[in-house]
Amino acid sequence: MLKFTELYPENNQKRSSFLLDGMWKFQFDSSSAGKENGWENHLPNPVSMPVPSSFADLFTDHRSRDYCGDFWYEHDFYVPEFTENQRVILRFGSITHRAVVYVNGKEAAAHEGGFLPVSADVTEFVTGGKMNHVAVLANNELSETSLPCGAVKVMQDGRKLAKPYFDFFNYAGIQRSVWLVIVPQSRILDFDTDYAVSGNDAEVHYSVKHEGTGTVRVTLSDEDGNEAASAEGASGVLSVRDAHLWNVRNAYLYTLHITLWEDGELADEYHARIGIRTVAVEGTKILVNGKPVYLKGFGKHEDFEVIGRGVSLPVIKRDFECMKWTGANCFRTSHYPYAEEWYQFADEEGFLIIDEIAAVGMMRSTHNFVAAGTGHYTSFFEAPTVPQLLENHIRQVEEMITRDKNHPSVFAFSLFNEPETISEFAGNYFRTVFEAARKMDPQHRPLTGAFEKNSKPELCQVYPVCDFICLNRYYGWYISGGPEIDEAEYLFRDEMNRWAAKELNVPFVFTEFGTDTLGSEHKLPSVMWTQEYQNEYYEMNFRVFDSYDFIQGELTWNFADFQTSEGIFRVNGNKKGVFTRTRQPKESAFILKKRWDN
Ligand code: BDP
Repeated sequence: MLKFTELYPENNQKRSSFLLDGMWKFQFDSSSAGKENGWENHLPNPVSMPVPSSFADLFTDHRSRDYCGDFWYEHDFYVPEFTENQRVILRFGSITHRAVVYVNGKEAAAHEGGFLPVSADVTEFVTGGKMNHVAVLANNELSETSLPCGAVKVMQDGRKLAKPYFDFFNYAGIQRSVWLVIVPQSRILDFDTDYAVSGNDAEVHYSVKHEGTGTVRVTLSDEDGNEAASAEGASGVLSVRDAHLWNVRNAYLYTLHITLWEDGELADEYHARIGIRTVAVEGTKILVNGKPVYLKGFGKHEDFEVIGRGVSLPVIKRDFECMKWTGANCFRTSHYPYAEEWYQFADEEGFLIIDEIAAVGMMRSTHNFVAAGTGHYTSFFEAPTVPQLLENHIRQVEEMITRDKNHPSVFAFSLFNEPETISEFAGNYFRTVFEAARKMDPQHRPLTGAFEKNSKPELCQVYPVCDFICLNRYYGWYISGGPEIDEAEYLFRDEMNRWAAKELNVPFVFTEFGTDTLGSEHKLPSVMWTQEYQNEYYEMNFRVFDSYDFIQGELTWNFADFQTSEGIFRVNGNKKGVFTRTRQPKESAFILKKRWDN
């Protein structure tokens, strides 16, 4: 298991990074016999498989698309000559949901959790100046100790099917880029930053973790490449006069150049783009650089035709252009940490991110969205497997915070989505997660989580641990939809009045609200599923939001239509997108744009 996340790859005087994306070999292993049969050395009957991609939607048969169990990848890659003072690292952006990595037949890494990097120091396993072989044994089964949570159903013929307790397709594979990185033995392992702003000036507090006995020097350059500050030592303060602050939708990025020196020689260097900004929650306000910000935007998914959850820079670019066009300033990485390129774009575009861990499905229900509001209770946090889940949860939160802590766009971490929250068991569970997380973030960003409707103000045991409260609410869809929309508004206001009566003095943000809407359907007067109904629903929700001062944000569900498991509640996926799955606007996009542009 890894102790830190290998830094995002770069090329410089001391580091060489080679992208290993491309066509790899792939084979299903439904009887989990690959290891016994030496598949780590050679796959007997593979097909070609693009990396990065989810495998599911590339196939034309059901069994392959819905495959659940073990599967393998292999690839031959060239390792350039390296010296004894260098280390060779393999870095996968993620492997979903768990993996063992073998290099030239030897186990190099094992990792649980499908949305965070897997890195392996393979120096001892590879030969420089030659082709080498990597094999990955991956597995996409779900359980009540995995994040996200779910189960596996074994059919009469022995075939396994994933049963997610969540509402997105269980895409799997090597869904993010793979890098070979050659770094110096004495190297920069990690760094942290934190900021203080006073008047026109700022202080960048930094700390650098490194291997070896060297001396650290850091310089900060502005966007024109001019030096703004410098300092020496593994930790210290950079004083920046007339600092350009990173602001919401008005980003400014400095480059932090970290160098490590041994005996007067450069041992290692690393460049990071950072933004000077402060974030805080004060009373009912969310503050960026001391000024209140109202969050406008979306809950999203990494999801697209054909590639599934595979990272695609063009899709990321298109999504940012669409979000900018609506006037949005924020999104939540529902329901898992996204590929790192999302955060890099957000840093540049001045978007705020609520960075969410894959703690979703903690309700033992495949129809969480229907169970919500019915009072349905599954004793999820009373199971004997909870300690193992808790350990996994905390470790993944640590990996997420370690990976994402230096992105100015990340202003809050969400540590769950829609768990059961009304028992003492749930209360204890989340108190433990939050206490652990509070020690992990050098910037002490706000921590939160998204609550569904059963988490009522009178019953929820978990909201007190949150710095601001995120609500997923579907009044007018799952609750009192269609002809009952006036009733829905009444019930919605009733719940908000009950929250108001608690006088919690914290911000509330809506992290989900929306209606399934088919781009093809129109009707006057509206009925559910039509574009007209989506518009009326949004207008009703906005009336409610605008009635309460403590509501400080609205992230609709969802940015775009996305794939889910099959079932009678989903018409080839979830259709709550404001954009279609191919990223064209539904009519509601214009309603949001009108509201958010103002
Ligand atoms: C909520 C979930 C989200 C679902 C959404 C919906 O947080 O993942 O996709 O409802 O029902 O329960 O559309």
